[in-house]
Amino acid sequence: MGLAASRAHEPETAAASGSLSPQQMIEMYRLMYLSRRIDDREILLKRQQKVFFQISGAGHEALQVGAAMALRPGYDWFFPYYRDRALCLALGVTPEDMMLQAVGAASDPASGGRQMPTHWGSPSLHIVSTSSSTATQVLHAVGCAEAGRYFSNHPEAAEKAEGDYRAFRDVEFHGDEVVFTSLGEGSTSQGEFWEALNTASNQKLPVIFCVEDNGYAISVPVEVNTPGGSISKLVANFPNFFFAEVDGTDPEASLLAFEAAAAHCRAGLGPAFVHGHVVRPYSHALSDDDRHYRVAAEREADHQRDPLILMRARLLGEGVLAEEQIVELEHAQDHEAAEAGELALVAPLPLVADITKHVYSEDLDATHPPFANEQEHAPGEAGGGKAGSAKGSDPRTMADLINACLFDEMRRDPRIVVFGEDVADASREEALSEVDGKGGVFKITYGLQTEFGSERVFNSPLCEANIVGRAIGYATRGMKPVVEVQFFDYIWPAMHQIRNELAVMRWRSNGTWAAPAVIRVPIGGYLKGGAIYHSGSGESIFTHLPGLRVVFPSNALDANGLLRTAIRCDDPVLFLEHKRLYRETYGRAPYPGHDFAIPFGRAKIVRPGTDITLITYGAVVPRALQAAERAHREHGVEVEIIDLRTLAPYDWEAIATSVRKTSRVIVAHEDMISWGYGAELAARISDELFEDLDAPVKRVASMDTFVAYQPILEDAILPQPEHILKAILDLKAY
Ligand SMILES: Cc1ncc(C[n+]2csc(CCOP(=O)(O)OP(=O)(O)O)c2C)c(N)n1
Ligand SMILES: [Mg+2]
Repeated sequence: MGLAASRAHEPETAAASGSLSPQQMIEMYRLMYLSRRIDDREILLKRQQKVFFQISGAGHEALQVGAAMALRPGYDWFFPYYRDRALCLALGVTPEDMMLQAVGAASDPASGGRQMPTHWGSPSLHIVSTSSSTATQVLHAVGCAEAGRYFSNHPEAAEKAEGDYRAFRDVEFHGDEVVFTSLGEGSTSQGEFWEALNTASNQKLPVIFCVEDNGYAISVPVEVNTPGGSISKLVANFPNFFFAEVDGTDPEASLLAFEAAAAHCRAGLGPAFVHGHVVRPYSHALSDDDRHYRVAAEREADHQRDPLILMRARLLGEGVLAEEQIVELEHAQDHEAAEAGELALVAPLPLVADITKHVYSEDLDATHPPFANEQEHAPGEAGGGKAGSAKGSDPRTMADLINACLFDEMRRDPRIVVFGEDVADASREEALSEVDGKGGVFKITYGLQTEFGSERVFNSPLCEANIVGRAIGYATRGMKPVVEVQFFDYIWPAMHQIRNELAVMRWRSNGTWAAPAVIRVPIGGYLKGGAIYHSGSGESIFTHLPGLRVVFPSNALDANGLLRTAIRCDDPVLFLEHKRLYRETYGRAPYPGHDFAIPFGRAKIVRPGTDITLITYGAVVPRALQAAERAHREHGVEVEIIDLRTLAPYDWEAIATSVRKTSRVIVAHEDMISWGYGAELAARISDELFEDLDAPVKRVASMDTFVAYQPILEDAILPQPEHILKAILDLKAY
């Protein structure tokens, strides 16, 4: 156990006394030394092929121990990176915990054998699950700080509620908590680093950014990543920050810097930036050998600054410990590191049968959620947001009923926040006395800020990774961010956050962390003039991500009921809203009441038939209906149309039941044909329903190109009713 237990809530301050007590110096050295020996033990075991990867924290120990001693595990929040062994040790992660991860044991508390060593995670210490991606974590730290501030201002929002995700999301917060996040100097080149500084600065958030500058990003020296070589100089103009640049091989200087940083944050003055200069005596990782790219003199200079050697000399020089006492202390740590390794080597391994556990929530099954019952809606009820002035029985558009659902859910659940580009009515609130507000480029969030205030509904910077990364931070704290990416064609800057963080958070942490955020995204063409950058599709890229629910409604009622499930469930959801359907006459419906919810994974038969099964979704549903009506009228062919409504999960039972009846199948979608969503369905139908088929599975989809601007081209590129009709007739004739 590190020193966490003895100082869980009140760190001793060095700043108060001006220098370290002998006990603090000894404890710092003990932690630094133990951290190094755990690295050495892992390296030994890696050479024996008993562990499978090794990343050391060597050379960074002093800076990290200084940080940990200034902060409060289980009170403050931590988003560290893979080199933070000494930090985590000092916060209370045990050597055995570390070794359990190194061997990939079932009882590895951070990931159950799913992640590499030093990929941290501990709910009780508030260390949020970390990935290998450089710099994604800094945006999570920002969202986490925002959530902490929100709960402090609205403690009632922290109360547990039965019947939705809140039943499984405990909330803890303290008004003066600090969020710590760290990264290497090379990783400061990532846009996400700058995006995080932007929001932390703008909102005066209590985030400590720690840059551990060892001068290299694998083999790339600092000046390649950082113009001029000093990250401190580059960030110096961000408002509201406390800045410190320290010798990170000196634990006392480090502690003092972090104490001042924490005091600035706790006082509500804004974020802090601590730039620590450290060394990297063990190369980047065990797979790297820095003799290939660093000259001997430079490596030797690093060695001279090894924080362990310096601290040992200081203990001796200042008479804190005698040589024998140091040796005794070191032996005890050698023994602890070795014993941790021995214990881990005999720990049970994870079960192959458990591989898919925690891909999705084990607590709340979005395919059978307790709150979702499609039958129990109350049409005719008035209400549902800005457009709620309409009579309850009037048919409402999909745009209206999505807006209505957002109003209903925000009234019901104070943990919901909405942010994105242009989603607020007006960032300058005072303008709202004169203007009626924007509320999104499609007006789907119209009126939300006016009713719920700017703390719950606000504009983000023009930056999609910032939106999704912060949403992840919010969600890990138990909030429910319902964010908007303005157009599907601009989701790509957020792809890294979606693929490597949002979707995988629960699985990689073996169910100990989750980020059940909702991302609403307008998608699709058939609008004329949208072209490549406003009319694209690409849903199969997201259905390829385990852990993410992908929803794609085709009408107003489904959009309302599915969005409610998306918000109340405990998984991350990509909620795709077809722009052409927003205000279409097709698919309008009366407001179904404030509790109407549709489970995921239940398709709808929108037209029964006996001759051909047509599986589709989104804006192709009304086009398929047109084609099916013509097939019926002109050719006497009866097509059964299945609207999938959710793409991950999808309703295999509905597909199989229909195909067994008709023996002929078409899969139709707006996205490109090759590698598209239909390819997977066609493969599975051929595999599992081969005996039932009388003809090959047909696909109708867009051409393998992007959507063009000129309407003649767009019409030719996207699937039209006549393409679907042709496929129906071809298949019937087969
Ligand atoms: C987004 C991303 N790109 C590339 C990598 C591969 N990679 C891992 S560590 C690293 C260098 C990081 O350097 P720095 O930020 O200086 O941290 P250090 O390893 O020196 O502590 C790279 C390129 C990664 N993990 N994530
Ligand atoms: Mg580096």
